[in-house]
Amino acid sequence: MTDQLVGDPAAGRRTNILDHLDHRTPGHSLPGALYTDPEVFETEIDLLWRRRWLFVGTVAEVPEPGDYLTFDVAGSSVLVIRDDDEQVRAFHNVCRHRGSRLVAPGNGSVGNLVCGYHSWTYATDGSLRYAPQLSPDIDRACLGLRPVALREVGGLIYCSLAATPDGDLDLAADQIRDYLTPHRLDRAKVAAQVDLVEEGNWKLVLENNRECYHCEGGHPELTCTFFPTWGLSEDQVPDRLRADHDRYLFAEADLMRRCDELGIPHRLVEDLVERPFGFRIQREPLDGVGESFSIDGSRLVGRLLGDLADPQLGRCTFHTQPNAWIHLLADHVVTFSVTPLSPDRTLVRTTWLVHEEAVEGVDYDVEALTAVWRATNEQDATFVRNTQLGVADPAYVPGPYNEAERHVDYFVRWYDAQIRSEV
Ligand code: 3BY
Ligand code: FES
Ligand code: FE
Repeated sequence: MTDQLVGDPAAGRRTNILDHLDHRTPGHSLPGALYTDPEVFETEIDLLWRRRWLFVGTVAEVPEPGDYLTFDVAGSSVLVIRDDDEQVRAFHNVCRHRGSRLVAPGNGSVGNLVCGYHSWTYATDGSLRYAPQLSPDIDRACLGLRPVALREVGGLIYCSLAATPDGDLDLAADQIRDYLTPHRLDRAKVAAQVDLVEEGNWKLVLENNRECYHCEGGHPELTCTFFPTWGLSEDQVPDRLRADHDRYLFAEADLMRRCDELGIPHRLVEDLVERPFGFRIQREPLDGVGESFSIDGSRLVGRLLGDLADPQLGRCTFHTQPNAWIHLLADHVVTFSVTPLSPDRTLVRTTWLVHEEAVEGVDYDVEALTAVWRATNEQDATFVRNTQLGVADPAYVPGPYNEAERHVDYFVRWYDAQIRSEV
């Protein structure tokens, strides 16, 4: 396989991963070195994280001109800002004078972007507006902030650090947009955001997310509403979960009927393996009252998103390779972005979005809104930490996936294909 890559400048770097991938047993977890080796990690940064479309946030996080967020990944800091003409743009967070970071990590709002070092000043569209004592011979038009590729799909913002990003997100966008727009992220606001650093490799974080094999025992709060048979086909449902699954089928039929009446798409669209922007989107029912991620399934926000009138829309779940999962409900949206920090540390950023006119303390309570996923994230962080410790142990031998883990297998196959990809 490596012979085909001769002449490809990335070939030498990717062999350290291909040596492991070429010798692994299909349908089994990855060799330990792929979760621990610093060289493997650096190769992934080059071949995946600097080349693919990454979920960075939502338009609700930059609602007004001058509002910005930062997204730090792969040694780059991306500054996403809404310009004075309301367009959301992305730039490298690097001053064009001598390279200082322009803004500190986090969110904020500016009139102009002023570098703290020598006061070079950029408009929100990235153009250089002012540079004290800069020689008139120097062309200011060439000294605007360097842009980063950005796409907005139904209010979700994706960026790519690639010089020539792949076109796959543009192809996927038409399949995705109609699922997202009923939730009107352009009319939503951030109710809460939590950064959690998990002590494990980024692939363990994604793999953990891509199965619910661990949900039944591992997520007591989540499984009040998230059916633990997620990802199983009919014949794989174990007897002890049969009653749960029968409720799922009943709720699913009801949800499909209501979605069809409202003209809201719900059918599964899934292409998680072959394409650079691997994704899966589907609207599925929630257990209990069927409205939200609460203990009894009742809504957590009085004011529904956008113009939605029906609170029982289950969850529209959108998984994307390599770094996001998102749940869109009638009353709120919760987004998760993943960024690798080191071979054994990964940032998971969770953001809860509600209608922009929902009033905290009246329409929702932040503690209650965030309780289930804060607990679930902590539980998942423990699974990831324990797995990182185990796969780093010389005794670790990759073990077999079962059918409930087929999305983990899809993720690993996507990873294999993208490492081999020459674009
Ligand atoms: O949040 C999610 O979408 C995934 C799916 C199954 C397990 N995990 C909760
Ligand atoms: Fe930004 Fe000098 S490095 S103004
Ligand atoms: Fe989990």
